[in-house]
Amino acid sequence: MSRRRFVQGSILSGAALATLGGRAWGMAAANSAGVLSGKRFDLAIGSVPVNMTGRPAVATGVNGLTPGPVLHWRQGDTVVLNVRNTLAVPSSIHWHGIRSPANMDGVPALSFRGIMPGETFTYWIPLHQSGTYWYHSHSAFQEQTGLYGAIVVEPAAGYAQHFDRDHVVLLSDWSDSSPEEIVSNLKMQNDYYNFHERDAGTFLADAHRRGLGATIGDRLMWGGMRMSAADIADVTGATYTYLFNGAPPGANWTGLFRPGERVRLRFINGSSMSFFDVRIPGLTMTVVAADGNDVEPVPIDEFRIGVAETYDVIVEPTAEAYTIFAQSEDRTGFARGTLATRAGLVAPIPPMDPRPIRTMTDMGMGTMNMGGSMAGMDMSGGKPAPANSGTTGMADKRRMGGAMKASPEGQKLHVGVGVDNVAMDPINRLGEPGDGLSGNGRRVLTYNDLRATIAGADPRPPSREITLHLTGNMQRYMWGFDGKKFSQAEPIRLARGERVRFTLINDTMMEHPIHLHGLWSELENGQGDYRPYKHTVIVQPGGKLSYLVTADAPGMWAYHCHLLYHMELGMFRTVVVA
Ligand SMILES: [Cu+2]
Repeated sequence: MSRRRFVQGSILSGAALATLGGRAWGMAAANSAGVLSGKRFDLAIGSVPVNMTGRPAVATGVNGLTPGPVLHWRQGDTVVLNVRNTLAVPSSIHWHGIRSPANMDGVPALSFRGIMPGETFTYWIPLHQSGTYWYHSHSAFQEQTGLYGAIVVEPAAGYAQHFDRDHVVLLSDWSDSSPEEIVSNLKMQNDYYNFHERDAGTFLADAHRRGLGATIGDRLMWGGMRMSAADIADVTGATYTYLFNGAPPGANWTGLFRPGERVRLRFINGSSMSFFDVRIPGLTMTVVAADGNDVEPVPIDEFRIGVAETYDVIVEPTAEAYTIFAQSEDRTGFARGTLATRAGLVAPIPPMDPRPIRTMTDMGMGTMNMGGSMAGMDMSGGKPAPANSGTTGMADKRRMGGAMKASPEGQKLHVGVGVDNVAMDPINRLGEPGDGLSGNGRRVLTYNDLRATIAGADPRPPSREITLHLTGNMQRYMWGFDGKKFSQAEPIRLARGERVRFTLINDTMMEHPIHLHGLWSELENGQGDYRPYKHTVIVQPGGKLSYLVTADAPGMWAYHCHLLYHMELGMFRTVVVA
C-alpha cells in the first residue's frame, strides 16, 4: 500500500499541454486536480469552460472539473456527499454500479425529485462493495456535456492481485454541438453522422469483386430491411472528440510508471454513445475485475468496453513508453493516452482497424449461415438459387417485414412504428468479442472469459423468467423494450427477495449496454456458479443472453440502455422491488 500511489489526471501542466501539437488545448483545470478521498464530500455541480477542439465551449462538471474529481472511498465506510447544484436547471448525480438505498440512487422521479437550482442534496451511502465505478448526471443530457467522474472503492480486505501503481482511465465522448442539436439531427436523419454509407463507389467495387447480380441482390435486401450494413454508431467522430481522462488525443494524457512495476489500469467508459476497443501495443493486459467485481485473471491483447462498463487490468511495462489506444467501435476516431517512465515521451499510435460491417447475424439471423456479410447470396446468371442458400428465404422474410416465424416471444411483436425488425434466429454471442474484432490476430476478451472468483451468493434457481426484446425504429430514431417506449409501458414488478432470470433479445442492429440499477446482473455465460456480477451488460446485435437477478433491494430502480440517446428516446423501464 505504501509503495502504491494513486494517480489521476494529467501529469503535464496546463501550460505544457497548451503548446503540444501547435494547438491550443486550453483545458483549464480539466485534469489537474483530481482525487478526493475520505468519508465526507462537498461537491458543486456547475458550468466549466473547456476547449476540447480548438474552440471554447462550456461543459458541465463538478468542482470546476470535467471529468469531475475521482472519488476515492473505502469499503465499510458510509460516505456522505453534499451535492450543490449551481446550474440554472435541475440536476442529479447517480452513483453507477454502487448499491445504495433506493432514495440515494440519484434518478429524478424515481429516487428523489432531483436537485433544484441553488439546492444542496445530501446523499449517504453505506459501502458494502469495492471496485471501480463511476458517477454521472441522470438529468436530461448533462452526462453528454461532461457531468461524470470516476469512483474507486478500496476493498476492506485488500486486493486479490498485487500491484504497485494505480491509474484511472476514464474514456468519454465530447461534442461542441449541444445534445439537443444531436438528437434533432438524428430524428431528422438517422444516419446524419454516418458518412460511410455504401455509395456508388463501393457498389462498383463490390460488383467487380462479387458480381453484379450478387451486389444488386445485397443492396436490394438491405434497402428492403430498412437497415444499413454500415450503421455501427448513431453518433460518430463526425461530431465527437474522444477523451482520455478529459484530454483529447492531441493532449496525450500521460500516466507514469517505473520499469518492473505492476500497474493497475481502471478503465471506465463514461461515454454517452461510444463503445471503445482498447489495447496497448506491446503489452499484455490481464483483466482482473469487471464492473467492479473480481474475476479470475484473463490475459488478453484487447477488449471492447461498452458504455458504462468498467474493466480493471494489470500490466507490467518495461519499455519507456506505450500508447493506450482506444478506438471507437465505428473507427471514426480514438481516445489515446500514454504510459511512460517520464512525462513528454510518446509511443507510436497504431492505425485504426477497418470499420465493422454488420452481417446477417446482426440482423438476428444467427444460424442461417449466410457466410459473413451476405456474401453467400448468388443472384447472378439467372440460375435458381440452391434450396438452402438462404436467398429465397430472405426474400420472403423481407416481404414479411421480418415478423415471420420469429422466436416464440418475438412473434408477439409487430413490425410497426416502434419496431423495424424482429430477430428470427437470435443466438448466444457471449463467445464473440464483438463486431469488427473477430479474427484480427489479437486475443480479444469475450464475456465467456469472465469467471467470478467466488461462487454466487444466491444458489436458488430462478422462479420466473422475464423476456424482453430490445427494439427500435432506426428511421424514426425511436427506441424501446418490446416495441414500447417508457411512456407507454408498465413497470416491471419484482417481489422482494425473488430470484428472476432476465432474458434479453436484441432485435436491432446495434449493441445495447443494458444497465439495471440497484441490483446485480449475474451473467449466465457458462461459468456455472461463478457467474460474473455486472451492472451493465452489452447485448450484441441479433444476440440473446440471460442473467439472474436477486431482488434484494426494495425500491424503484431504473432499467435502461446506457446509450444516452436511446434511453432518452424510450429504451427505459422502471423496475419496482416490493
Ligand atoms: Cu440502446
